[in-house]
Amino acid sequence: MQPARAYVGIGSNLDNPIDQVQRAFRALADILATCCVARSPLYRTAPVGGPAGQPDYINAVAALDTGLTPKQLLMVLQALELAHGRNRTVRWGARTLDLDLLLYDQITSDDPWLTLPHPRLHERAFVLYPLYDIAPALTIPGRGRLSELLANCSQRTVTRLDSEN
Ligand code: A4P
Ligand code: MG
Repeated sequence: MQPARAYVGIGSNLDNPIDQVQRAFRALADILATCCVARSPLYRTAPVGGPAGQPDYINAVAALDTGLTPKQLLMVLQALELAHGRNRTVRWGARTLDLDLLLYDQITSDDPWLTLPHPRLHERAFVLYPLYDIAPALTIPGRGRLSELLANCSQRTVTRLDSEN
């Protein structure tokens, strides 16, 4: 069977976020029946939502080829968040590691436990910029071409860290 192409958003703003993101890339490459086929550059990004005064985030995106189903993959991502010290207390609060399943092929789902594409990806500069770096020709189901979403994205609060990836 052909593997599916999935994109995972990585975010951290606690406990050495650059290191957290680099470790997350390595952990994603080790997932069963999965290979990491692309890693975006890292971005320093201003926090969106959540409590005031949070530190800036480091964000990135990984492209995976996987034989896991979307639900299996999300379960593995949630286990990795926990293994990296994620503590879910405040929605959109500071976190050591957040792994979001952004896209899984062109599959759509409105299940609240696994919504595909990720419900907020189309409006977030901290996702659109790194995603565009590794998949510029992508179309987001129900939202249109990634290049157009990026052009319409009003947030300019992301800085690429070229030297650190
Ligand atoms: N869930 C549904 N669909 C998905 C999906 N496609 N991928 C469910 C991952 N999870 C999905 O997630 C809450 C619930 O969403 C889970 O039960 C899962 O089954 P969570 O990771 O426990 O909590 P969260 O991350 O605090 O909430 P949420 O709503 O996922 O937040 P987001 O959208 O992940 O945003 N600002 C900057 N600059 N950079 C960031 O990375 N991240 C957030 C979190 C806010 N502000 C940010 C950043
Ligand atoms: Mg999340």
